[in-house]
Amino acid sequence: MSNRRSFLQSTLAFGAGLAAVPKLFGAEYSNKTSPMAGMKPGASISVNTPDVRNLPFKMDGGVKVFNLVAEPVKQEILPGKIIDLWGYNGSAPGPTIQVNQGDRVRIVFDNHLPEPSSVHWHGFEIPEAMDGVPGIGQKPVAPGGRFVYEFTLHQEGTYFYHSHMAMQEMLGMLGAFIMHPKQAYTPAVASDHVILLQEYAVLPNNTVPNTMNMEYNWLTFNGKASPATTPIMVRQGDRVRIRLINLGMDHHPIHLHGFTFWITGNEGARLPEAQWMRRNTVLVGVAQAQDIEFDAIYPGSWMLHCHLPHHMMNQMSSNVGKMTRLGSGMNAGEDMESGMGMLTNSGNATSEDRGPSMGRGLGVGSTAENETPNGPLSPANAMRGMAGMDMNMSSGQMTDMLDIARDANKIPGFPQDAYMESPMMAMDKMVEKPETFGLPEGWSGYVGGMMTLVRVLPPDQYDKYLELKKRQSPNNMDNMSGMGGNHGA
Ligand SMILES: [Cu+2]
Repeated sequence: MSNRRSFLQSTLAFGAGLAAVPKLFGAEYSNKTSPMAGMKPGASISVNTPDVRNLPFKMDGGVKVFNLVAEPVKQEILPGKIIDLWGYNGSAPGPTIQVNQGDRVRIVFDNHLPEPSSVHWHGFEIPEAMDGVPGIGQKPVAPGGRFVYEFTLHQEGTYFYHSHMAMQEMLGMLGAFIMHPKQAYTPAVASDHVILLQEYAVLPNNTVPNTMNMEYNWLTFNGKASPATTPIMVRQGDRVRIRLINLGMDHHPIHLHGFTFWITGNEGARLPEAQWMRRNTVLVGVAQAQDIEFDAIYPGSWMLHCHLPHHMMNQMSSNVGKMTRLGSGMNAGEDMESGMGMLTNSGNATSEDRGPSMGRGLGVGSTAENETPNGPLSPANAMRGMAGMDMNMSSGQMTDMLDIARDANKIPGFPQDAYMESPMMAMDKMVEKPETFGLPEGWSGYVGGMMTLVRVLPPDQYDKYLELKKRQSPNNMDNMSGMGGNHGA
């Protein structure tokens, strides 16, 4: 186990690059910006969106005024893996907006993108002129332009906002919009969380996702790929709500370990109790939301993840098998044609006779299938291919890595998961934060993609977590999204 002093040091050092410090129980919003300001005690609690901040607001008379800025952002989806996305107010997904049922809301939208955009309020029952469809309900908002949305919200539940330009959506332009009900839902929950599901296809050594692609190698919860996702921390015995929101090209079957939950709502609203469903996996379809609730009676660090196997991995894609190996992926800075040529090993993949199937396989031609051997599973090779990664070599993880059968290479099908070289992928230190305290050493090597943990801690352990949390400097607490963007909040 790493010692606590190094833990604290790395927490402080990492704080600036750390995404959201979740606003859990008792964490304070300022009165000015609290979504819950002015609400009676016993009302709904505010939601926590791990790794994503809340959008603050100011009151103007009886109107809650938000400023939402569409802009290019640098999103660190994994330590050191920074990709160029388009989002809102410095992050993709954008900040979470929380309001109360019945609120009058004004959203001043500034477009800092190099092309027209608008904001669609998904599922809102508001006038067409406010619906955010460019060319139909409103004029597209030009680069540098502003549009003011204003409406009264009579609905309650889990909603979201997004660009109504399809490819902008696929570059990350999505955010949660939670409408708290006038009367809190029963039974009351002690904590309420939001997870936004997104997916990106990013060529090796590139930073801009290919939005035409159908094969995603980076799958994120709240803009983070596991193990960088911040676990949801729960005191044992508490009732928990998790709201899942999906906007991408795939439906995601989200599975929770250890519990049978109730599906209590969807993107339409809260469901009447008679319609709740007992499940341990909920399919979150594209453009849908699903709310789940459970009583967290069993202690443990429980996986919550998409169960599509390819969505449980990072940097996972066909035809680019070498990208974690030997450094023989695409060279940095090359154009798309050269890059794809590299991947096919024999010239320009976009030339006439090798024409790639655009939109699949990261653009690599289906007519030019090319063997991509994974190479021998030797620690030395793996290390060379992963220069710069903190692999915790001192901790005995190297020995774990040699745990393959002597004749492994003779077995048809090998390697499968060994190919991911789990222990080599471990980055415990790089993702260390109060929410990861006490996890077994090397844990981070066995997770990826759309995964997080719901950590149900017995009260004494939970208090310990709160203590660690308190020791983070207030400065770090504020610097939540830490993505290098300008949040202006
Ligand atoms: Cu999935």
